Amino acid sequence: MYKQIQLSYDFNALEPYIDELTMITHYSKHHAAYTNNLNASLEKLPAFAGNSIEDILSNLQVIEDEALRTAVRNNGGGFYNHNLYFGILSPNAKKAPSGELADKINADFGSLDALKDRLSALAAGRFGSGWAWLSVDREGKLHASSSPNQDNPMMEGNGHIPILGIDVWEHAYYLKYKNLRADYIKAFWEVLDWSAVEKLYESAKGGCIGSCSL
Ligand code: MN3
Repeated sequence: MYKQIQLSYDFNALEPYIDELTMITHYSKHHAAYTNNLNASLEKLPAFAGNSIEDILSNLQVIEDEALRTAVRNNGGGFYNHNLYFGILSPNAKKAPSGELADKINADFGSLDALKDRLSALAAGRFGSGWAWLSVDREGKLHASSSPNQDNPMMEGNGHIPILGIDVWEHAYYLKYKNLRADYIKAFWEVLDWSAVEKLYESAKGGCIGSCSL
């Protein structure tokens, strides 16, 4: 049974950047539904019992039944992506990375501002629902990308592990920002906790996914 991450802050704690009703709906309805639906799908896949979600999402092709594979892709992605998203937000966010992650960002993107511009453009430019990502590959190099629906870089099977995700489904911002996705993306950076991203970078940089990182 997969469980939603426990929030370390109140639903209203990210105000005014992300509003309370959006947080309640996003976490208690959308994320809960992805999680419940994932668990229901996995009941039909006893061979996957005990596998980490990272292992499952990196090896979706082994699910032969197409409808079940799609259900696990969509709901497993929704489960994993939102655990990441809610886990990197904080009302007491560290505003910039330091140490090794800061050095890598400067090496791979030029500067933190250049990375934020790149991810903001990917998030704003994603047509329809999806995500923008910062990922780490097996060599420790950082990559910026975007994906549709609840897909994420792990599903591409090339060993990229996401450490930062910007949810640009309308449910993530529409109650407050309506059609102004760019304003939500700007607000996202105000509550992104770089200390959480640093921790994810540390565990991901070895290139191990799921059980091999434990
Ligand atoms: Mn969402």
